[in-house]
Amino acid sequence: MRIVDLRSDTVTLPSPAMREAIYRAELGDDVYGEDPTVNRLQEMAAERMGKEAALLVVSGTMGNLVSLLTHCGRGDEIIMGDQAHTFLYEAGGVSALGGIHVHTVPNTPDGGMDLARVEEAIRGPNIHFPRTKVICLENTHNRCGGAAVPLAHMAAVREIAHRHHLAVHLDGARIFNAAIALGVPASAIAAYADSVQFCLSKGLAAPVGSLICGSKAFIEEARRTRKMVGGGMRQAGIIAAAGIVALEQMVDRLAEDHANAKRLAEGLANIPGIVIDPSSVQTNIVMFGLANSRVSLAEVSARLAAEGVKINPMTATQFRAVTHYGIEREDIETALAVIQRVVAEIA
Ligand code: TLP
Repeated sequence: MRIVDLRSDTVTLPSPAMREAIYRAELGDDVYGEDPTVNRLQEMAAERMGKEAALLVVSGTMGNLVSLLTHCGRGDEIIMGDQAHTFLYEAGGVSALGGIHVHTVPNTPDGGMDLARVEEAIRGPNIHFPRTKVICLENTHNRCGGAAVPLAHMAAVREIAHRHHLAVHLDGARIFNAAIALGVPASAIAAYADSVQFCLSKGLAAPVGSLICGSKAFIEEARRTRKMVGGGMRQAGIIAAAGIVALEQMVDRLAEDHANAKRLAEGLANIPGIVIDPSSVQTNIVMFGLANSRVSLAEVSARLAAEGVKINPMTATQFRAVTHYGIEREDIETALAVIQRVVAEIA
């Protein structure tokens, strides 16, 4: 049975060109800065993001952690949306490892935050308060259904941040999906952030890796923080080689994932018992619910998996299906047929 795995774009396997590049990669010790393949990837990443420098880390979680540990000292505060990946899914690392205080502001459904609430959250000089240092953004926004956060919102957040002498950090795990949806280069999105991390191992299909991009001084300091958390890698060109292929060959094809997500959403809208607003789908993430609130999402998920379609619930009421490299148009049609059958059986 062919498995249609829509749990995440993190399940993507490396392309044949990546395996070849890994095999042939020229290597050195990256803690000495001597791995030519890592150096090349970092230069490419910095250029793509319009920043001075970049640093390879093992994961998106490490990208956000190292960035925020670099911006902040213990007891400092960061502001982020209450649906942010860093707040919900990174094991509280910034607090556990950095003593950083997280101040959340409700996310709006479009992945942004109410600007007045952001400004209100910034602390003034008072011995009772932690010191606010950073405002965090996420684009595309995972929990907000892969929403591409508009540039105008990012500009407004940056204006507030800089007026208060704060930095902006962008969790751009899926920044290239955002770039396609907004019709701009990724650097136009990263321009509103002082630091940005983006992932190679989601839709871009590399097996491992994320990059932190920022000023030369910031990246030099982040290199030290990365070492501190045990992320200094040696012959990391093995990883970087696939990352170079990801940036060269896998960015433009993300548009196919967006088209497949649209088709999935439109198909789901025609299935009785499914609740979805197909117009909300902007990138490769499709969120949908069940009309019958007594039916357990876990039960539906298990039944779908038994029929070869893997989709996980993301919230108490919503499934999340993610399209990616390796998912073809026929797989979407298969998934729709299976979902229709399972939902009819369980109703
Ligand atoms: N997200 C994963 C899960 O952790 C939920 C997924 O399947 O989507 N930022 C964003 C916006 C992310 O979506 C993720 C991964 C990360 C950071 C963390 O990246 P990794 O998994 O490489 O640590």
